[in-house]
Amino acid sequence: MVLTRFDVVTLFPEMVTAAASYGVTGRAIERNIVSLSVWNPRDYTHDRHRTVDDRPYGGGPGMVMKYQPLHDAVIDAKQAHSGASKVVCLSPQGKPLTQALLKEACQLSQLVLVAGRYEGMDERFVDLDCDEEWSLGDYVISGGELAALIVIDAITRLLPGVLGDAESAQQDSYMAGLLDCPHYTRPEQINDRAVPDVLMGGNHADITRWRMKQALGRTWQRRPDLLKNKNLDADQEKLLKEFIVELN
Ligand code: 9D3
Repeated sequence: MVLTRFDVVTLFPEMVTAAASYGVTGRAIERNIVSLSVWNPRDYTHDRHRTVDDRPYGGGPGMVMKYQPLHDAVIDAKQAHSGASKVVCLSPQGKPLTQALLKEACQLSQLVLVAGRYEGMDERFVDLDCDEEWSLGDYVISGGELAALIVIDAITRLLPGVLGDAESAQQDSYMAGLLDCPHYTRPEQINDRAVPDVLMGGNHADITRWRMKQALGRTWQRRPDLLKNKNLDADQEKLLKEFIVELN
């Protein structure tokens, strides 16, 4: 199975469709590789004021998203599709998003993403209606829409036929799990900074080794946590040692 549709439950549907219409996601939608539908909880209210939020039991600041409009929107989103589906709500309390989590989601055929606003959603919606809860990480944003868009973007890039052959090959390359090497383009000289000689030389074996050394060195310097969960081969160990020696 491969993911074919995203459904986003959101109070700001135009925000999601507008942002997704650009670039890689926009092209994938145009080419019918994936579809994106939006569902507004406000359309599932029944009162004169179309109320989607209410005051928190126990008191305190802010408002909480009511259960019923969220529930009814999710029911409609799921009914619009048949096939393996998951409902994921985006919240600061969720599991931190990783590439591994996104790769797993590609196995589904439908992903329903629920974006919250205000202080959050009634916890019974999270418990009864959602299969998972995902977070972008330990910082505060104003609502789940940008998080849903990040999930859509990151998953769409993984789907067959979305990226070109060269870009697709890179995803599973031997440099996966490392930070990228530095890149340069014209001009050759900027103030006192020249492009590294090896890149000007045209020896492709040397260039490949230099790029690997830079990727390893930068990962060691900036994200040592990434190296802990990765076993380097003998050649990579040698390149990293060289990088560290050359710092002195
Ligand atoms: C400052 C408000 N906080 C009070 C303790 C709670 C809070 C409620 C709602 C914080 C953020 C939000 C809205 N955030 C999201 O919907 C959200 C989010 C995030 O804020 N950080 C990381 N990932 C995500 S995914 C959805």
